[in-house]
Amino acid sequence: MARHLTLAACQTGPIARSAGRREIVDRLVHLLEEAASQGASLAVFPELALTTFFPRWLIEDEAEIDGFYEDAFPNAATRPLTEAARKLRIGFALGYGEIAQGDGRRRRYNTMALVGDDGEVLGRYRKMHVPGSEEPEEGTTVHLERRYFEPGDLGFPVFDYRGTRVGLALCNDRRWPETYRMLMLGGAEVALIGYNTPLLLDEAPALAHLRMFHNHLPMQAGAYQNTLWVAGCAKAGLEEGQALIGGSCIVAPTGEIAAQAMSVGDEVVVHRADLDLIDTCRRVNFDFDRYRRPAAYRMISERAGPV
Ligand code: CDT
Repeated sequence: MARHLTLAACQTGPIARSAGRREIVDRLVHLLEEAASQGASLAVFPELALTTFFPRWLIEDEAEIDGFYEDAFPNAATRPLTEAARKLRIGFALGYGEIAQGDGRRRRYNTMALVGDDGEVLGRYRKMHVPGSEEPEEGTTVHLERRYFEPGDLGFPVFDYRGTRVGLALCNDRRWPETYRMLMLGGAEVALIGYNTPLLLDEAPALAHLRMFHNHLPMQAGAYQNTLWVAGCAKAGLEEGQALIGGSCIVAPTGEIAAQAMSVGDEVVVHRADLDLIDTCRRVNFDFDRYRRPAAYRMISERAGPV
């Protein structure tokens, strides 16, 4: 029997620094309802979907910083989302700032949770490739993710969602081939990715016209080279004076963009993903078990020495 999973990217427009969780969660629930009404059974929200993209500021007050994180998910403020998932029978992946305990101390991660269509959390991913710096750097766009987040410590877990293998990634992760390769090796059939990507970088004005190309290029290549469905979801638009790109999309294992957002506001993009296309693409070009040569790659990279 043919296997399908209808995917939705629930793109949001800008989120103001002053916006409260209740207002934001209401907005996300509305998007989830829209996704479900269009027949979606699994949705992805942006990275840091519960707040503005606060790493654009140097904030020194610890209590103020903590205000951008959740110490539990779901909590009282976010439970309407998991309840909506259960009511609408739709799973979702949601990016948020996570405060966690680890090795006897408090840690902060850029996290994405995967919630099942029963409203229960299936698992979490913590962003592996954390870009930017700890302090503002002269001549570069202020992007202080490395001040506010530790690199993820959970690897690239893959979860079972209604019989489909689903992996997660966040923003800068999507630019790295390792992300998709690790997900594919873990058995993923679908990768859900949330992002917040500035349109303009002070350090590279000459690349400004390529921002959208460089958004889609790695997701299309990652999907194609690893025979995955990829759903990428932006927080987009002019947020607190900074323009964030949109371009949320659903990419097929052929590398084609099957559906794409047209706006930089709240918008739901839906596509009925044919999961059998994964096998077709594997048969045509990527029979990984038969042709990949991990032992040879290891030997060659050992000869080349450490990077
Ligand atoms: N959020 C995030 O990871 N954004 C990065 C931009 C970093 S600019 C210093 C991205 O790759 O889109």
